[in-house]
Amino acid sequence: MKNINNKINVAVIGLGKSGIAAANLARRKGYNVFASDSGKVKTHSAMKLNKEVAVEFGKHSDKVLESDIIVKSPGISSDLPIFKAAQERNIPVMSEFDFALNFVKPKRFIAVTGTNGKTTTTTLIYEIIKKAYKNTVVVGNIGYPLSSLAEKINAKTIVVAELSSYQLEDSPDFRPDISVILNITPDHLKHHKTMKNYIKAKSNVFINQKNKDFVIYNYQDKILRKITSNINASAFSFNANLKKTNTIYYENGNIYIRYKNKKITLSPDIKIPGRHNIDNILSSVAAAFLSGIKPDIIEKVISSFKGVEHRIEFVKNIKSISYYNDSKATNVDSTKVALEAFDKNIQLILGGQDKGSPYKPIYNLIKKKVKNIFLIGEATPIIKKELKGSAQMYECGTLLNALKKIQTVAEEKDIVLFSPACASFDQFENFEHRGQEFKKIVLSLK
Ligand code: UMA
Repeated sequence: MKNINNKINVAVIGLGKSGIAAANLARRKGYNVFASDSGKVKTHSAMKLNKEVAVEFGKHSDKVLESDIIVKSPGISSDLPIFKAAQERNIPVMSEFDFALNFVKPKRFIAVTGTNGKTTTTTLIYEIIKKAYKNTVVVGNIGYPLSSLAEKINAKTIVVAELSSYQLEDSPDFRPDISVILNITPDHLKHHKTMKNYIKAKSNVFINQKNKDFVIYNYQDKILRKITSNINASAFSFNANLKKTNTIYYENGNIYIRYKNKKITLSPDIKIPGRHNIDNILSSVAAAFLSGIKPDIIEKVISSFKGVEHRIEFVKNIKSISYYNDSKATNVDSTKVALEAFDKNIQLILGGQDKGSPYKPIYNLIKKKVKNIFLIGEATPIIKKELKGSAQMYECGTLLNALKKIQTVAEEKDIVLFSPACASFDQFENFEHRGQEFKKIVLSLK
């Protein structure tokens, strides 16, 4: 968090959810705000943008450089010439999240990151804590920019934030009370360029934490074990399954917490499928437990939790064929997790906008479990080349065509899994829009 008190002109780059929220917050706080978006012209009222915010569309002109600070939306590349020009003029560039942190002093900040499982874990932590403590809010990559809720947060609020590598890379001074880092596998490499940069961005979640803060991390993830081995925060591992303290693990349907001299056992009735969800549950239980929530409340919420929308979400059964929406799988690792959650007979829809990571890691799983692949979107030729020989492939172009084709080949007991392993932006506004479209088509099928 950079000190912005003596700054008066704020430029906001990007007018999506984050940019609009940041511009409105900046205006409410009395700054002169100029917002710049490279996309098509939109009206203030369509965007729910404060009318006193000056705007430009279709470019990022030198007007941006007339500001004292620049607030960058998370999805925008740091390589844009406008940021280089800002650097030459010593104009600080900060993330929307970092900007909003200037106005927020909560009782406790819990921040969740990782390549996969962030949304489920963030939702679960929020649900558990809210059950015991009403003044809890959920923010971040999950869809609610911190800027939009800044004034609702006070010294009695617990904030649970889902943070992407995009948000963290420009938030170098952030210090949560509890950080959760679930896993790190290649993702967003087009944006970050190298795995090293991606890991560095993710590390910002715990890098400023002190001894009284906690970092909850997956012991089975070699990268996480390495990067958390020499830090100031108190480490709390999950999946270590060791007879040591500050750890949580799962065995035979029970969850065991070892903390200081205590050993606590929880026996929730877990409803969400797959081994990956055990990781999400363990880290959520740890975050809630370290926040002082009683085990019986934690157990109750875990038992009633049915998962989040667009994440291996059951949609409908048609003629004994089950349709699942996993539009949130915007990378290969996420699709791998979905494939692991089912035994066999999968009809898999893949594709969208390629993100520069290899598809090979799902080759063997496809060979073992998938009957046919239905390709959609821009990534079609790349996937076709990399997964050649893994399963029969059909080039379908669109979701509608893919689902029509599936109806001609799927048999009873098959699983239709829409787990695209790609970003959505070639054909949809975002993965939520993509998931809604999938569900709409499936629900209209006879
Ligand atoms: N734009 C420019 N210049 C450019 C490129 C884009 O002005 O060079 C404009 C676009 O025209 C558009 C705006 O920037 O108007 C989009 O900004 P954005 O991509 O940062 O998107 P937001 O709507 O602000 O949404 C962001 C997150 N999106 C991304 O990080 C890509 C949302 O996460 C998040 O929910 C939201 O902030 C609130 O915090 C979505 C996501 O896909 C779910 N995240 C990635 C993921 O989970 O894999 C990281």
